[in-house]
Amino acid sequence: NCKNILLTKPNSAKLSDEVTKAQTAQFGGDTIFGKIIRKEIPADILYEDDKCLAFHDVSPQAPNHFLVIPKKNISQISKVTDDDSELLGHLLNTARKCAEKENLANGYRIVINNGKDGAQSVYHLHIHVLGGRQMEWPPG
Ligand code: TR5
Repeated sequence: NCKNILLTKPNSAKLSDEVTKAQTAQFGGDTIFGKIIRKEIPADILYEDDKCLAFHDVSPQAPNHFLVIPKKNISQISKVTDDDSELLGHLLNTARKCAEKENLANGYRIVINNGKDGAQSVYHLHIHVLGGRQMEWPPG
């Protein structure tokens, strides 16, 4: 309930160094994805506009595996707010359009890993799009 959410919401003092860095650093955040947004390191970019970037995952878990990320510095899906609704819709629409462009007409899977239990390793929000093979269920 709302009361519980308020009571358990972490304050900035409790956040790990990594997350704090990602939230306070320059545009794009101080993560590997921030560096990709700022073109400080290369990536195989599929699509870019003023709000988001899509690029292939460096360690693909399917024949086609790409990521869609916001340029806004958001560390993870559990940290978005209602104000981010339009941006979240834009990220999903971008994932859909990129999947079409990548000829994933047979289907694909969209994944957002969140936090430790969700196996998130990069603390800049990203949507995984995986396709080109039969996916299995349940995920590991
Ligand atoms: O585990 P989560 O959901 O956080 O996903 C992070 C994803 O980022 C993984 O699938 C990684 O393979 C991917 N990743 C990590 C790096 C990287 C990348 N994708 C593209 N380019 C990358 N560079 C240049 N460096 C990485 N460390």
